[in-house]
Amino acid sequence: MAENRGSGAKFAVRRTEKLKEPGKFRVILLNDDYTTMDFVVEILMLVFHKSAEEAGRIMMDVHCKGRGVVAVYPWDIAQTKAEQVHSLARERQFPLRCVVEPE
Ligand code: TYC
Repeated sequence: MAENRGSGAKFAVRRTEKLKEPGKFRVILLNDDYTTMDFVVEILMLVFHKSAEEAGRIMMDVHCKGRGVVAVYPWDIAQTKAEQVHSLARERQFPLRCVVEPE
């Protein structure tokens, strides 16, 4: 920023406008021993709009490996999806968790 001198007018001049790409965030689903496989598939279809086949594949991947990337979004959408997962899981008294991580 610099002040404009000479004309009498005072306004800020931004010399360089550096616009950063908005970051992307992974929603990562975590395995647990209590949430049913059917419920996880249901969540993946409902919240993340996965097909039944894709939802089943992601669920099994998380079940076997402990965690797995479900989808990548801008920050606020990733947060909202994670909240929806937690809220639906709480309603059904499942301990299903997901976390949001920078890509
Ligand atoms: N491990 C769970 C079971 O055997 C199923 C499960 C899969 C739970 C993925 C959470 O993110 C998860 N019932």
